[in-house]
Amino acid sequence: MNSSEKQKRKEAFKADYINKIEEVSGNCLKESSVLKQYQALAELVMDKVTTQWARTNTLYNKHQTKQVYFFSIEFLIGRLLKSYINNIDMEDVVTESLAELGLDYAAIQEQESDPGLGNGGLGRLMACYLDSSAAMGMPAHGNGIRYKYGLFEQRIINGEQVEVADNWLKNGYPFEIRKPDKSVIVKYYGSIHSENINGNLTFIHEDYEPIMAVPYDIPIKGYHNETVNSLRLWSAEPIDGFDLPTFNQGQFLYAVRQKSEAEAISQILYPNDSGFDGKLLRLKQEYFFVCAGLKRIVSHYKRNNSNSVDGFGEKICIHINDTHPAMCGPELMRILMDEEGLSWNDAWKMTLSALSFTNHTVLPEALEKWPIDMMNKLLPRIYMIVEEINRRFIEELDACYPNNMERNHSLSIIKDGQVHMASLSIVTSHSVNGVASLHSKILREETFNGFYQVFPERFHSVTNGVSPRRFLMHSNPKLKNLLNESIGTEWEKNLFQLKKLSNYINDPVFYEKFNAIKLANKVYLADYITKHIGISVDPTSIFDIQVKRIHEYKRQLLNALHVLYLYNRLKENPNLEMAPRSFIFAGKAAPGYYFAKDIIKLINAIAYMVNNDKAVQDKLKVVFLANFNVSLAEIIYPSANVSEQISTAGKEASGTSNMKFMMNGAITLGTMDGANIEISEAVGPTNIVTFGLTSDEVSHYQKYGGYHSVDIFEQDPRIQEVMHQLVDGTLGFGLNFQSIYDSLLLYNDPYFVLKDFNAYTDAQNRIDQLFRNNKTWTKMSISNIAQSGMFSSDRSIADYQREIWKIK
Ligand code: GL7
Repeated sequence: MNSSEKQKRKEAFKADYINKIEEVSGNCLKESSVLKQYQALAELVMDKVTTQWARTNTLYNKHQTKQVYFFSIEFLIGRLLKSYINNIDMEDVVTESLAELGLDYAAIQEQESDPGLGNGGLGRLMACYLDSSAAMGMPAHGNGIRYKYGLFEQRIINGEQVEVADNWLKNGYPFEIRKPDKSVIVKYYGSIHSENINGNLTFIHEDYEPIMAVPYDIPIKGYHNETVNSLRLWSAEPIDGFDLPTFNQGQFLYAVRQKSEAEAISQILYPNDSGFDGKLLRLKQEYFFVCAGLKRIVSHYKRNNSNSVDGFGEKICIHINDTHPAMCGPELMRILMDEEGLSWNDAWKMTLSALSFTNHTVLPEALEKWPIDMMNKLLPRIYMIVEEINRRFIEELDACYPNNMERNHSLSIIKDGQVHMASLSIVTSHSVNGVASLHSKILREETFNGFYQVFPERFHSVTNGVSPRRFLMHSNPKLKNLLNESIGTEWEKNLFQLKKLSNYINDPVFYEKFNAIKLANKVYLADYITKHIGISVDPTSIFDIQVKRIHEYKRQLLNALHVLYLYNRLKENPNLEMAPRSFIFAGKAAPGYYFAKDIIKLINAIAYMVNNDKAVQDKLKVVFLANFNVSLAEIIYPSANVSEQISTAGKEASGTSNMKFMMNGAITLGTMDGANIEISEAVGPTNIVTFGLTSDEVSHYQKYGGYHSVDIFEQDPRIQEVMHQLVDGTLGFGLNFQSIYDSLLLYNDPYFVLKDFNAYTDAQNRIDQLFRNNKTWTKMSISNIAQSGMFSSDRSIADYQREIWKIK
C-alpha cells in the first residue's frame, strides 16, 4: 500500500468510525466512553469480517469442499479484536487513525473481555488450530459450548488463591451471531421402544426431557486471505422459556427450576484441567454439544447433497479433541440409523470414516469412565448403541483371537460397571493420535497397547503447534519488525523461513537490536508487575518464568524449592556470584485441588520472604502473577529469558507454552518430556538446558520400585534445610506446609521432585553461567527462534491434513 492509498483508507476508516460511535453510543466521539469506543471499533471490524464470511460459506457450499469439524469441550480463543484487525490487514490504518483522533488504542483493547472458555493447553490448542486452518485457507470449524461463565478469575489474597466468577458476557460480546433459526432439540432421559415400521425395526425415544440448543457463531478470520471459518458455540435454553401452564397454576418455583435446570447445562466451564470427576451435569454437557453439533452438520450436508447423506464419510471429518466429545461415535450412528434410516453396517462405515481422535493426556486420573447406570438413564438410546458397538467389537476380536478372555476384557468399552470413553473413541475412529512423539510412543506401548496390537494402522503422531500470529506477530510486534527488516516477510506465511536467521547468528549489529527488543519487552512486564503487585523487578535480571496450570506433575514445587535453596545460599554468602534473577510464576489451581493451592501458597510465602529481605534485593526476586489467561500470556512470553518446562518425564503429553516461549527467544530449561524432546532435537544440545530422569527411568521406578525419597533426604543437607523450612515457621508466622513435606517424604515423592533436585540445581547453575556470557546467550536465543518453524500450528494442521483427514 503506497502512502496516498493509506491516507485514503485512513480517512475512510475515520469517517466510518465516527459514525459508528454515534450509532452505538448516541454520543459524539469526544463524549464517548472507552467502552463505547471499543464497541464501535468491534462492530466496524465485524462488518468487514462478516462480508467475507458469507463469501467463504458460499464458496464451500458451491464446491462441496471437504469440511473438518473440531469437537471440543473447550476453545480458549483469547481476545479477538486485535487479531481480526491484523488479519484483515488494517493494523497500520487503525493504529494511526486512532492516534490521530486522539484515542488510546491500548485502552480500547483492554475493554474486551478475554473469554475463558478453556482451562489450559487443550482449549488453547483448539484456538490455535482454528487460527491456522483459516490462515491456510482450509475449511475447518469448531463446535463447543458457549459457557455463560468461563474459567474463574483468580485473585491472590493473603498469598492464597481466591476464585471469582468470570462474567465475560456482562457487556455483551460483539463477535458472535446468535442463530435461533438453527436451534436443535437435545433429548435427555425417557425410554426407548422399538417398532416394526414397514419391515424395519425402528427405535422411538419417548417421555424425554427436551432442551433447546441455540448456536452462536464466531467468525475465524484467516491471516491476510479471504477465508473466514466458523466457531459454533451452543447455548442451552428451556424449550419455551417458562412452563406457562405450571406457572399459571401457581407452581412458580417449579416453573423457574425447569428453566434454570435447562440453562445449567451451558452455565459454567468445569475448572479441572486434568482430572475427571464424573458429575451428571458434565455428562449432560458432553452430549449437549455433540448432539446439537452433529445434527446441524448432517442437515447442512444434506442441504448441499440433494437431501441425502451419501458420501458423508468422505466429505466430512469429525475430529474428537480428547474424550469429552467421545459420544460423537454413537450419536452419529443414532442420527444415521434412527433419523436417516441407514442400516447398522452403512452407518458404521460412514461413522468410522468420518471420525478421528486425539488423546491429550496419559494421566490415569483424567481418563473418563462413566457409570453405566448414569449413562443409561440420562441417554438411553446412546447407551444402547454403545452396548451394540461393544458387542460387535468383542465378537470381531473373538473371531481374530479366539478364547482370549483377558484381552477381550481389557479392551472392552464397557466393563466393571463403567463406559470407558477412550476405548469408545478408539473403536469408533479411523485414526488415533498423540500430541508429541514421546506421548504417541507411550500411547502405543503402554496406555493403548492392547488397541495398538489390534489396530496398528490407526495410530499416528502429530506434534502440537502454536499460532505464530498470536504468539509472535501480535504479541511481540517489535521482534516481528526486526525479523521483517532482516529476513523479509516470507516467514509470516511459512514459519520454517525463520531458519534464514542463521545468517545473523554471529552478527553483532543484529545482536544489539535483538537485545534491545528483549529488554524493552522485559521493561513492559516489569511495569505490569509493579502496577499489579507493587514489586519492582530489575529488567536486566534473568526473567525465569514458569506459567501454566498448577499441578504436581508440572512440578512448580521443584522450582519453588530451588528458589528457597538459592535464597539460603545468598544468605550464607551475600557476595555469591550470580546474575540477578527474577523468578516469575503464574497459573490457576483447580478449586478442589488443595495440594495445588498449597503450592500457590508456598510460592507466595517464599516471594514475601525474599522480596522483603534487603540482603538479597539486588540478586533475587520472586513474583506470582494472578489470573493467568491468554491476554497475560501475550505479555509474558516476549519478555522471557528462561522457559521452565520441568514436568516429571512421561507426564506432560506435549506442552505448548514451551513453543510459545521458544518462538520469542527464551531458552528452555526442561526435562526430556513431551515436546521438549523435539525442541531439543530442533535446536541441538547447545541451545537448550535439559536435566533429570528420563521417562523410561520414571516408568521403571513406578513399575518396579527402588526409589526412596528418604534416602535422598538423608544424603543431601541442602534438601534437609529446605524441607525443614517448610514446617519450621521460616516462611511466616503460623505458615506450615506439612502437606507438601509429607507428600515428599511420607508418601515417597510421587513426582520425583527430590530425585531430580540435584540435577535441576546443576541445570540452574548452567543457566546462570550461560546468561552471564551475553554473546553465548544471545546466540542461543536467536537459534531458538530460527528453529521454531516446526512448532507453528500451521505445520501441525498440515500434518493432520495429510496424514489423518486426507485433504488435498
Ligand atoms: C493437555 C496436556 O496436558 C498438554 O501437555 C498438551 O500440550 C495439551 C494439548 O495437547 O493437552 N491435556 C490436557 O488434558 N490438558 C492439556 O493441556 C488440560
